[in-house]
Amino acid sequence: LDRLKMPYEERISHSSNAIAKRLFKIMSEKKTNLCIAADLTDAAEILNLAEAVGPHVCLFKTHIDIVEGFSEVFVKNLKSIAEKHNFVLFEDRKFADIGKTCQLQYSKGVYGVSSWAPLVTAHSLTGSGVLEALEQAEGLAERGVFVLAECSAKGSLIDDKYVKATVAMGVEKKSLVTGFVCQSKLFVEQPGFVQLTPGVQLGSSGDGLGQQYNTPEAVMLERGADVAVVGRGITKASNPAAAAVEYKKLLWDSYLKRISN
Ligand code: BMP
Repeated sequence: LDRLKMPYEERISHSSNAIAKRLFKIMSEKKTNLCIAADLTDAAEILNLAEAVGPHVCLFKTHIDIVEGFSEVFVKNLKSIAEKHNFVLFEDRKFADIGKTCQLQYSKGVYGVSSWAPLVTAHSLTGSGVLEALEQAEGLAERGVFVLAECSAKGSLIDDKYVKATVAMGVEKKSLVTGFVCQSKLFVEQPGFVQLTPGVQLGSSGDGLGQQYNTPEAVMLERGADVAVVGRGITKASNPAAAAVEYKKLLWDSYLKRISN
């Protein structure tokens, strides 16, 4: 069982997580494996971006704590755009505390993430109690977590032992875990999990603050990505919708090439 050779729709039956199943279905239907990193700080601009790139993405990734002008109306609007264009809202919160604290950060406070984001990210650093806590928290009935196994940043302190233990931890919790955030082929024999790979941009190798970029082809064909995350490559383009179409096409063509070989 090599996930890299399997079409996304065939992988639905291998997954135990509701959001991974939904994601594989959306990817097959919309023919896109592009996740936008919507790292804008203005609430209205985020909604405009969601409308513009919505038809071309499977996931819309936010950092809700950078948004100025957050409100319940903003969340309501974002949810309705997600429904209209059939993409999944994904809050990249990177939970990293003890389980109980993560549970409160997930479901309470200003952002109430668990009530609107079916997908979030978590670190494995503090152990599997975090996953247990996120699973038991109040919020949406169907939810998923991407566990961060590798980081795109230069000089990341994550080593091989941490990577292996992270994947083992996630695989143990397959009802909740949608997949892993990573930079290489870590779990090719586990077609039910999704590899999410950030650090993708054309015509740039880094941002001067540690971020390192690869091309869409390289992440899909060499690094084992299932979904690629593109932020500034799209948000800083003069025409974000056109840039999204360009990334979508390159990523999808690379996927077709991968499964046909
Ligand atoms: P950009 O394409 O503009 O560099 O944005 C990358 C996005 O992916 C950011 O939102 C960042 O938080 C996220 N990310 C990353 O860059 N590397 C990782 O290893 C994990 C991430 O979540």
